[in-house]
Amino acid sequence: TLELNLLSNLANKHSKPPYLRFQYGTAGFRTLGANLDSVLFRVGVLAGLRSKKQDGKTIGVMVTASHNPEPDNGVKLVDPRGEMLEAAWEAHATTLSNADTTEELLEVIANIIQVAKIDISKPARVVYARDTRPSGEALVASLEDGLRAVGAEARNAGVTTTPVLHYLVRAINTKSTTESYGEDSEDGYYEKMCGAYKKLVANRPLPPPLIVDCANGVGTFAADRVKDILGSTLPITLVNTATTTVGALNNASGADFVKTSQRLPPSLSDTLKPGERACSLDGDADRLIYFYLDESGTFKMLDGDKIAALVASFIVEQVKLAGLENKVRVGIVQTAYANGASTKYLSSRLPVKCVATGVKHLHHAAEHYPIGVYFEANGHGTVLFSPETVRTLETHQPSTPAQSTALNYLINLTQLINQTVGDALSDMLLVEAVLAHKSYSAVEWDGLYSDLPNRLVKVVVADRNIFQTQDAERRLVSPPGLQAKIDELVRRYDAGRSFVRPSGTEDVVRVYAEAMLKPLADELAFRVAGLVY
Ligand code: NG1
Ligand code: ZN
Repeated sequence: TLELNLLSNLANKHSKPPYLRFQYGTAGFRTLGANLDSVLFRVGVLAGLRSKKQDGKTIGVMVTASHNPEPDNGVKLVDPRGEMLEAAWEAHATTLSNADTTEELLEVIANIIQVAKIDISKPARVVYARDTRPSGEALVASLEDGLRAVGAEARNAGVTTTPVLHYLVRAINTKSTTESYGEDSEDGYYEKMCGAYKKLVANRPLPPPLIVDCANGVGTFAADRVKDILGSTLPITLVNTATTTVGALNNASGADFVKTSQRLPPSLSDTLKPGERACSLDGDADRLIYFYLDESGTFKMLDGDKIAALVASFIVEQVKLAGLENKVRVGIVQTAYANGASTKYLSSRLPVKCVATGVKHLHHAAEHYPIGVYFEANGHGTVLFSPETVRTLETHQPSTPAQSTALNYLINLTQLINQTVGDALSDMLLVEAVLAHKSYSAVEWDGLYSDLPNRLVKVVVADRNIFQTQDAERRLVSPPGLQAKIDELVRRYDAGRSFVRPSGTEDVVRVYAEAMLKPLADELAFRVAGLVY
């Protein structure tokens, strides 16, 4: 039962600033860290309720604003299998965060308990973590008050990456079951992933060193652990590791910087040699972008789409070699931001589905395939093996040594890949394992297909809610008439494609455009932006 006195006393310590409105969006709550105290307290309460609703299973809470600027912060909840919070509860989160007074808050809580049919006498268990943001420590203290207010048993996972937190949630909830996901500790996470990597690359020649841009964030610690564990199996050089320098996080570094500005982190401009491969993590290490300089020193990016292409073709190959092509199908999930050239390349080989932006949409669509590969162009993605596929891999009797080898590769991949969420470190090892197998350099990998030049711009509008989309966000249905004007413009560009959608994480409308030549992609993007404005 709830101790209402304790709850309201603690709530009074974390009152909501008047005039602020919060929204649990695709990335949870996200705004200036300084404005989030009341939100964190309430998220603690909600996480406790969510756990009770799930019969005391452990719920995760991650405090991070990912690739956003350092003064921002955010928070999101993780459901028992390590996946994103169920959509119906996003609305509860939003309502809870906007209650203006403690009295109102208590009413909202009572209402959620009733509507969601929560048995309040059940236990509540929550595990939480934060990234390296300076505002994180105080926000975690507010979260802890919220957990205390509902009597939740709390486990602090400290300062760690988003994917580690997701891993922990799944590992805790499957502990001592037949579905055990691994030991429920950070050590367990690294051992599982790195152990599988070692098996995958056994007997392969040592790769040339890999440069890892850690965005000056929490990924630094994770990459450092991987470097230590793998030693000479994968020589790694870490850059942008200034985790305690104020203002450094995501600044001129990291996966979002590289993807958005389509250039090298300036800190690498003197050191990266042509042909050397490097990659960037984002501020909470759930996104990954590779890049290199070609012979003429031109920057080349290997984004989420290229990772999907590399990984999916390897998996398809191994499924065939294992003699499982009739039993285990591989499918791809993308969003409208996938480069048109990647969609063309992939759809000539595999089923490809396009879904709305947001990891939960990609993840759910990927669950419908026996093996589902999903990546956002921005480098967030993973591979899901259905429970049935896992059983098939475990029980299949290979009839030749070659089949047996391929089968083992696939089994090791299920261990290497973080199947709860996109994971920069796990994805990095996945890419490295495939490159090692194919004896590919970055250049050869890049040669799978050539990206169409593209441009993404943001437009600040009075009300982004008037922009409504259909067809996996590829077409506008409102404001009326705007889509026809966009179509009319796009027709004039060779290989032209453009779409407009409201951001789920920022108060802007995004415009994406592709065309045969970069200046034309830029021009198309700005002309469409002109229509939106
Ligand atoms: P919005 O702001 O809705 O475009 C951005 C990314 C998404 C996803 C979310 C969550 C782009 C164009 N959009 O969403 O892919 O990563 O943030 O972090 O990259
Ligand atoms: Zn992130």
